[in-house]
Amino acid sequence: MEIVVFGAGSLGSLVGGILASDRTNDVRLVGRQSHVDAVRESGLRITGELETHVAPTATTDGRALEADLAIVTVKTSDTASAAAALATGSFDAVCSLQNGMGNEETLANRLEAPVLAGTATYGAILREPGVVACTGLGDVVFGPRDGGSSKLADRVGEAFAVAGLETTVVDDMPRRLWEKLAVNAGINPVTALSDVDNGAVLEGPSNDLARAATRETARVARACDVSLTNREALAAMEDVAADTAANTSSMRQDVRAGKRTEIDAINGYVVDRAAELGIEVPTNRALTSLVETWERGSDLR
Ligand code: KPL
Repeated sequence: MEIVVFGAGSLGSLVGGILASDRTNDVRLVGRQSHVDAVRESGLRITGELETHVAPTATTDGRALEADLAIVTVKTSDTASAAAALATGSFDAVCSLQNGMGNEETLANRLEAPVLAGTATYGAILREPGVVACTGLGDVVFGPRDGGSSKLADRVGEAFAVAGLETTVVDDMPRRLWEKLAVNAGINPVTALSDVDNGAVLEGPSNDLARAATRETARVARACDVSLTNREALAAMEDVAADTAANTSSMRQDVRAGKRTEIDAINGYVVDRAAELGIEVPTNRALTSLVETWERGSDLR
């Protein structure tokens, strides 16, 4: 399969690298200059829980590309510009593997190709240009963005699974996106604000905070007619925290790197939906304010 990974940072490079390890796939990474230069010169090395050394093609220019599949792994704030660039190319399918909500709509509004929604819980860190560490085994879940099944999703799922990614194709993607939102709402801001690994949210006050944010998110999901019990959301959050215990969450990576985070699309999204529905979400509100305050103080918003 010809595959473009648009947004080859940590997770995009991990997924792209594993897909490239199956020689039947032809993978092109779209990423930043230093990473692209390193991949062109010495290939892409994956270390840690998954290991491989592959030589995908790499470019900084995401315009006018053609492929069977485009996998979008950019930050939510960059989804609109990714959609604009992808619209200049041609793809049979586009799959979002991003955090937060609303990415699929942004892509579908700009692109003719069918858009699949997906989530990924692998832990990944870009150690240096050309080297990504898999710091936690997780899985990839995707399917048609409005739910139901499609031959296209099955075909893409097969390519992921054959390459060695733990993959499930599902027919209830809207619910899965809320479940992943509940996971990220619990883990990401707590680990970023306390500068701890994901596993730390399984204990002490961090656990109370993460559970409260996750529970509130599940409540908002239910008010949006999504069937997600507190118990299911909490189990998902704690399973991911345990599976990626030694991992640095993407939000903590952003804070450490002095970059703007995805707080608006994660806890901020929960706060906005809750406000529309007249639901109180004090923990999500507090976590959002704290991360926003840090971003403001760092001139990032
Ligand atoms: O999605 C993640 C993230 O860091 O954004 C998890 C699953 C929490 C893995 O770290």
